[in-house]
Order: sequence, then structure tokens, then C-alpha cells
Amino acid sequence: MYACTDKKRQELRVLETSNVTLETIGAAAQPLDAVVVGAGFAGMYSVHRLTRQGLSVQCFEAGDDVGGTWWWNRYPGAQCDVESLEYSYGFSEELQQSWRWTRKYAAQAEILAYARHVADRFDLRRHIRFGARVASVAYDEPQRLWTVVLATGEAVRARFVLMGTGNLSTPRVPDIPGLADFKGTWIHSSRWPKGEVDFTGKRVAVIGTGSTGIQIIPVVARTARQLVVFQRSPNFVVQAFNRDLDPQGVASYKAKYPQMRERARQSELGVADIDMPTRSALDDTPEQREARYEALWQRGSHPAFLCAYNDLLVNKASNDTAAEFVRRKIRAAVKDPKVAELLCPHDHPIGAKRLCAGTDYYETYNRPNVKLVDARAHPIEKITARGLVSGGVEHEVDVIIFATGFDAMTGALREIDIRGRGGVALAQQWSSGPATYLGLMVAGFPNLFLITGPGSPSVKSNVILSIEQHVDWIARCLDDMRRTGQGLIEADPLAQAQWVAHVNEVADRTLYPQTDSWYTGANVPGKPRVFMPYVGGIARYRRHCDEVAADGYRGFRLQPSGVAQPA
Ligand code: NA7
Repeated sequence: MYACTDKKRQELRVLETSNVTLETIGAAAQPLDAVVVGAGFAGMYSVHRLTRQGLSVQCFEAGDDVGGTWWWNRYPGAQCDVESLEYSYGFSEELQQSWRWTRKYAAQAEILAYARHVADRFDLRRHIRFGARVASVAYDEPQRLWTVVLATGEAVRARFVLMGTGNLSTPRVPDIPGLADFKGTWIHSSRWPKGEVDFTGKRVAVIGTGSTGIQIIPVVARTARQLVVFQRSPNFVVQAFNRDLDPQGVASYKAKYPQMRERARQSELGVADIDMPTRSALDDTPEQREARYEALWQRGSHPAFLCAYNDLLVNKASNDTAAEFVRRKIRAAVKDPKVAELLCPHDHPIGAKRLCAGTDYYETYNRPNVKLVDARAHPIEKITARGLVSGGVEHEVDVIIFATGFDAMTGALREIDIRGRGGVALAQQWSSGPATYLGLMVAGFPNLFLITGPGSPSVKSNVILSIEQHVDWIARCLDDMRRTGQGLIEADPLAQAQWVAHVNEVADRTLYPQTDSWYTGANVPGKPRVFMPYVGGIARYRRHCDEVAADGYRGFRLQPSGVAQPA
């Protein structure tokens, strides 16, 4: 079992303390065309796309295999909440026709198997170095090259860098006093040990009831002797109704796969199988609304549920009708009315925080071995050798599971010491919140691309589709630069400021920014509060990015190859 000591905790923060040297840089070594950081779905597709274009590419991945999020998050119950047939690459018709998904929502193991299959099928591994954590990425202005240094001190130089570091990859363990004294085992959900963890006969605590906690809780409850859930804020959870895929349904979907992918690209959320509503919730009678919500509940899809009406995320009165529908579901599922009430969210509009999709989550609280602790009324005060203390009561446990989330969207980028022109650190430049142009580039950081960065649809979309769009855009950009003799591309500060203003303006028309969530950075103490994703819709965003490229990369500054840079 994974004994989490202080040392393990420090490993989670390894980059804060890593002391790399540049001594190992071979100045004479031939620079690469591109370095890709991360071998999740973004990094893998980048490697595929750029090598196919004839570029020399090296990818570095901290984990020991491909898969990114799906390699790290192997906790019990981990599964996707976007349907498998959509949450997959669309770049290869052969791949999408031959791969067989078995479940409507694929479990982590199935998605990881898919990622491995893609790596083998497209011969990506020879470009990827595993167990290689990138510590710093620094721009050398006179040379117009990036120096990428690993935690080991080894370094390479490249003309371009693509950051495929993921939006939810920097785990957060809250600073609760006494963790070092705990004699049992503690695990963060996204640093789960390889192999199964046996909870049989164990007393387990889960801290956190976001998308991760609500997946772990029902599974651990089945074998643990006792499970105590520490809930600070309840979340809305719709039933996923996961099931085996029926081969006939899959065959008919596959017959129209290219059309479905195109439909997804022209949609709001990057999901093909959702019809966008045209009515307000307030246009319907209560009975009509109930029928509509019930039909969508039975469908078991969180994006579909939020698309019941066109104003659920912009009009609080409309939103209240959907929120109350789910609260009624909670009260019907949970036998103890006091527990049910504690599970009912009242502090945020439904969907303004990530809406969760679960399997028998609420029903789990009917089990005699499961206890819910109100960690809002009684915050966890400390951890002792034997367990956790909340409201003056010590809860003795053998295992603590931290399902406490991530430093989302900017965490993985800030963790790497990224320095652009003049040695300016990205972390410093983003000290009051991330600013990007199109979520793709940052002014002052030439030839460095973000894949699904802040300011792009990213986490508010089917992220694999968004990854493909970004990587295709970058690949086209590099090809256009090669053809036209350009050596450098950089976001113009004014275009960036206008894009940030647009991202905020679109967000401000919705209920998202006023809600505390990881979308706004509110889950990390001291993090600037900025709503980070772009919620103007996939179709509109794609069109805009294409127009920018067609218009000579409007809003970017290009410089020809071989021209010395101004000092
Ligand atoms: P989330 O959604 O950020 O959830 C983290 C949970 O941990 C949330 O319920 C937090 O409560 C809770 N938390 C954090 N710190 C504490 C302390 N100190 N005490 C009690 N509870 C705490 O992370 P997930 O991993 O579930 O999901 C992240 C995304 O990954 C998900 O949305 C999917 O897109 C995939 P809070 O709400 O802050 O009161």
C-alpha cells in the first residue's frame, strides 16, 4: 500500500524545490524543431501531427506511460463523463472505426488502453521519453531557441515548445495540520498507487465531494468496513446510467462517424449528440419542465441535462427550476431526511460548478457503513496519528483519501519555470490571473504554444475535440511559417488584451464567474480569481481561430527566419 509520508507529499511539490542546473546543455547539439511537454491526449496528438509534417520532435512525460490524466487518475470508480464514442480522437477514420468501446462512459482502464493503442498504432513512443519531468523552459532571445531542462538537469533546445500539460494535473492536498503524524495511509486521488488498493475491513475517510469524490465514494463503500465522507460543499450529481454499449447502436453510430464529428465541431460544447435548446425554462409550465428534466435525467448525461433550456446558465430563476428538480431527486434517493438535506446544494447555481455524473452516489448514503460529516459546519481541524478531528470529534481511520482537486488550468504551467523574453517568468506575468491570446499563446513567449490553455474552451468542452483543434491549428501555423519563411510567432499584447476582455465579457453574461469553483481558481487559497475557460461556444471559437489564421495570423507578430532579434 502507498504509505504517504511527508516525503510523498513533498514529491507532489517536487518542482517547487527542484534545483536544476544547465550544465548538461550541449551547446553544439542540433536544436529540435519542437519539444512537446506531456504525453496525454494533447501531447500524443502533437507528436503524431508534427512528426507527420516532417519535424523533429521530442516529447517529455513525467509518468511512465502515455495517457496523461488517465494514467494518473487510476482511483477506484474513475471514469469519463463524456460518452466514449465522442470522447476519443477523430483524426483517423481507421482508428475510430476499429477501436471498440465497451461502455457508454469508459472507465479509466479502458481509456488508458485506448491511449496505449494509439501510441502503438501511430508509433509515437519512440518520440516520447517517460519518467522525464520538465523543470524549466527558457527562451534564448539571440538564438531564438527554447531551452527545456528536465528535473535531472538534462536539457535540449528547440525552436518551438508545445505545452500539453493538461488542465487538471497539479493535485492539491489541503494544508491540514498534523498530516505528517498520521500513522495510516493517505492517498491523493490523482496519485493513486499502481495496482488495486484493498479496502476490505478498513476504516476509510474521503475528503472532497467533487467529480472525483463522488466516483470514489460508492466504490469504496462496497468493501470498506466504515467510510466517513467529509463534505465541505455538496455538489449536484446526475445519474450517469452507465451501461454496456449495444453493438448495433455502435455500428450505426460508426456508419456516420465523420458526420457526427463534424456536428460536434459545429456545436456549443464539442458534443454531437445534444440538440441545442431554443426555449427558456420559464417558457414552460412546471409540469412541462418536470417532464423535460425527467427525460433528460433518464438520459444520464450532464451536458444534455444542462441543455434542457437555453438559459439555465444565464438566468438564475431558470436555473433554480433545474436545481430544485435535482434536489427533489436527492431527497427521494436518501432515506434519512437530515442527510438528504446536507447533500442538497444551495450555495451555487446548478452547472456553475462542474456538474457531476455519478452511479448511485446518493443511494450510497443509505448504507449503514457510510457516514456524512458536515465539514462546512465542522471544518477538519487537524489530523492525528489515528485519524481526523472535526467539530472536536476524532474520527479514527486507517486510510485517508484526498479527493481535494487540482490547481486547475494554470497549475501545471506555473509549476514549470517558464521564462520568456527578458527572462520574465510566466508565473510572474500571470500573478493577477492568466492572460493569453486565444488560449494558444502568451505575449512575450514567442514560439511557445499552449494546448487548451486558459482563454480557450478547454474544460468547458469535449476536451479531446478541443485538443485536436488546437494541435491542428498549431500544425497549420508551423507549416504556413515554413512556407512563408517565418521563424517566429508571438501574440501581440493588444490582441491578447482584447481577447482577455472578450473572454471575460462572454463569461460575465453567465452565472459562472460569481460561483466559487476551480473554473475561477477559488479552490486554491491565494490564487487570483478569474474565470479561466472561454464559454462562447466551440463553433464560434473554431471559426474565429480559422479566420485569424486565414487573415495572416491576425493579432500575432511574425518575424522572418534568420533575422536577428532586437535586443
Ligand atoms: P474538485 O471538483 O475541485 O473537488 C474537490 C473537493 O474537495 C471539493 O468538494 C472541495 O470542497 C473539497 N475540499 C478541498 N479542500 C478541502 C478541505 N480542506 N476540507 C474539506 N473539503 C475540501 O476536484 P475533483 O478532483 O473532484 O474534480 C476536478 C475535475 O476533474 C472535475 O471537475 C472533472 O472535470 C475532472 P469545496 O467545494 O472547495 O468546498
